[in-house]
Amino acid sequence: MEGNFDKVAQERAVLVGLNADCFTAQQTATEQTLEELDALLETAGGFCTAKVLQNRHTPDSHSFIGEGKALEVKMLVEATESTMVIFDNELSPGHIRALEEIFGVPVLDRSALILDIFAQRAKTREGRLQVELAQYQYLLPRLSGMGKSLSRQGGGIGTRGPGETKLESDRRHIRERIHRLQSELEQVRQVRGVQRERRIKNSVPVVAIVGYTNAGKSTLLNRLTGAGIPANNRLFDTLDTTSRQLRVSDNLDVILSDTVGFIAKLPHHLVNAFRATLEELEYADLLLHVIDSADPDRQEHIAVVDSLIGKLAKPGTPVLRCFNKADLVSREDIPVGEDVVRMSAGTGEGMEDLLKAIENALGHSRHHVVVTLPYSMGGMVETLHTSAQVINVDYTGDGIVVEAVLDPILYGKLKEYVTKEC
Ligand SMILES: Nc1nc2c(ncn2[C@@H]2O[C@H](COP(=O)(O)OP(=O)(O)OP(=O)(O)O)[C@@H](O)[C@H]2O)c(=O)[nH]1
Ligand SMILES: [Mg+2]
Repeated sequence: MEGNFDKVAQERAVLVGLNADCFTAQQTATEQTLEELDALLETAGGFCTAKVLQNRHTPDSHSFIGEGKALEVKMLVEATESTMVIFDNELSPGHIRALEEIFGVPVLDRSALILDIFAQRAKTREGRLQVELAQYQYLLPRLSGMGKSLSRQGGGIGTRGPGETKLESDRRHIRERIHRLQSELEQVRQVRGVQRERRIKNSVPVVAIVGYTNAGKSTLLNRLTGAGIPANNRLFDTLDTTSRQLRVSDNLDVILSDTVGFIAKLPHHLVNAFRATLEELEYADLLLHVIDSADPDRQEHIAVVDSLIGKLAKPGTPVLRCFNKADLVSREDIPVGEDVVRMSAGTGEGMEDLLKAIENALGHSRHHVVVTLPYSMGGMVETLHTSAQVINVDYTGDGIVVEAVLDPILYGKLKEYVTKEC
């Protein structure tokens, strides 16, 4: 399954989208989503030979885009010597079969292409398990109607992952495999859970970087922490979470995490499979929503990310909107507001403002105080050292005077001993 890049690089695909009145925004195709499909194809290593956008009231029950249009696409495939057709819409197994018969080449849909990219790019064991799980979940309902694309062997877009022999075995076998993958993932999650608990115990706030794919999330993590992770101008460059410690100010350290990018029409199996990676969001104290200011579809993409944040983050988590790539747009193209930061991770502009905004946002829930504890509470000093950020400890005639930054829980416990709010 490895080493398919050469073959992928040779794939020549016609991209087809159907814009139907009865579709929701999630299902429909537009010029913009076809452009994005083209970028996804490029990430997968393929080459787009032609794009076709069809407007219809409803999809055709047999050929999806209508017989006439389907024949047109067939001619395009032949004229451009294309090796596959990729649809921007999600297709039923029946449609895939019918279309493959008409075109004479394999047909993939957007979800399958995204899964393929994930299969190519997932590096860690966890990432690989998640992708494999998503692939099986995608395949299971499609087993009966599988066409050429799934029975081909030898690699290429859409063929990485479960191979033919596995696919031909019965559903029960695949269900068992899904169960096995789920329990393996559960184990990986437990390890992550332990790491997270340790962080919470250390009382280091977690700041998660989220945003549309290619917005500049990894560039930001690199800029702030020197993490040195790859940041390339292609979709889904990052698939694994990387976390680094960041000193925001003299009395605030945070854990900063890069996450997988979001995209419109993300197959829901992938969201589910990536829940462990995206669990970072659930435990984050603050989200940095990185936005590509120069993106022509900025508003739509902000909405996609907002909606996923709504599903994945705990309610009420503060969000800073980071309008990145400010070097590419003029000042008036970026809104002004309390939770808005204008910045460029590429040039470094606006990083000071961002750090201040992070401190402010977290400061609301953290308390820099001096507490004076009676000597009978000596054990608490130990707790503070492990669970808070201790700045100074003084053993005085009045008691143990500790200057520290407390999280809301410790602050609540020690409120009566606070002698100074700093
Ligand atoms: N001009 C400019 N380019 C930037 C800036 N920040 C990031 N980029 C470029 O945008 C592209 C994407 O950056 P990444 O950091 O990989 O984006 P990402 O959000 O991590 O992308 P995925 O991991 O693919 O979701 C790269 O080519 C970066 O060099 C910026 O402030 N200005
Ligand atoms: Mg990235």
